[in-house]
Amino acid sequence: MSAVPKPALPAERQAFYAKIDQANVTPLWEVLHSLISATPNTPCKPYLWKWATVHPWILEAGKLITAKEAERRVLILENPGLRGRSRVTHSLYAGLQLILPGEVAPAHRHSQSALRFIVHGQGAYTAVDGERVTMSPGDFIITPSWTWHDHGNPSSEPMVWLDGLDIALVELLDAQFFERPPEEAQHTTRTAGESFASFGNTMLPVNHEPRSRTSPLFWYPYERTRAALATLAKSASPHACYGHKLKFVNPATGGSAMPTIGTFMQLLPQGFRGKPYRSTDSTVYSVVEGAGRMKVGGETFAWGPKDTFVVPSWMPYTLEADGEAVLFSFSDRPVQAVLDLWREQEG
Ligand code: GTQ
Repeated sequence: MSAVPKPALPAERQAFYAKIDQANVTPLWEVLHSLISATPNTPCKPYLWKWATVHPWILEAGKLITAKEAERRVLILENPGLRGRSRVTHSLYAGLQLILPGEVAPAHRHSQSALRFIVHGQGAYTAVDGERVTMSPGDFIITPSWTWHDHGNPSSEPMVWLDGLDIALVELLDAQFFERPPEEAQHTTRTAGESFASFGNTMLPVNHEPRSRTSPLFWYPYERTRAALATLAKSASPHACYGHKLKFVNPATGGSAMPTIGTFMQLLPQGFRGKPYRSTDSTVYSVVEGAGRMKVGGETFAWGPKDTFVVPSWMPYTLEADGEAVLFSFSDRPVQAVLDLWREQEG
């Protein structure tokens, strides 16, 4: 979009455009270079949501509506370049979900895949197809496409997690379905920890046949992730741009844990000053530990624990940490990669 006003169209062209417009036909040459731009032309803007700002609003929402009435009591994190469209990036949705002690968010299922990244509190559960998992801060949990899921909080403290869903992507493809079960809460049909025992120990059931592209391991506890990063930080040297960064994978395939959303955890060593980096997947970060800065386009975003920030496609940015820091992140990278679209650039 340029600020320079367009010269008036010669009358003959204008008349031609008006004529073909009646039949929903329009000339490519008027739009070619905004359609096919030299580099990504994303409406997504960089932004940071401070926990200190949103946490009181999340608790306030808890006084205004119950989880049952709301179905999901969530404050959506809307990208400032995409207001009113329920998107944190052009392709993904993010929101902070609250569940108070004693509450249940009723079961439903949808085509959209969801991730939960636990931000605050401990002891609530999410149930996926009848198997409950109790959530702790830093845990990454998957609700695969079209699986029944409900959430409940038998603990004595409010719990907040970051939801990441592929809503805009599924909407673009017009492939969305949603259903409620006849009964309110799904029955617990499997033993807690069953999928972790089957898939969480670098082993698989000997006769396992993947039924979907989503990881059959739907709980990636922070304890394990953190221990892996701590060991790497002692032994390996950090990448100049992103420190020690691991991706969550589907243990049955080696591919990304979710087919539509890439999920990552990285450790930035104490005093880390990352070199500039960019990639075509606009990325949402949730800060687990530590404090630092994300610098992009002449702006500095100072982050601390439980903050969420977003970096748009192809904008070079740097990450800096004061003490040691740990960041969770998610993006549409696996979709871009499988379509041969994903690009990155260091420096
Ligand atoms: O927990 O199932 O933030 O269906 C948005 C839609 C959470 C959920 C969201 C959902 C959910």
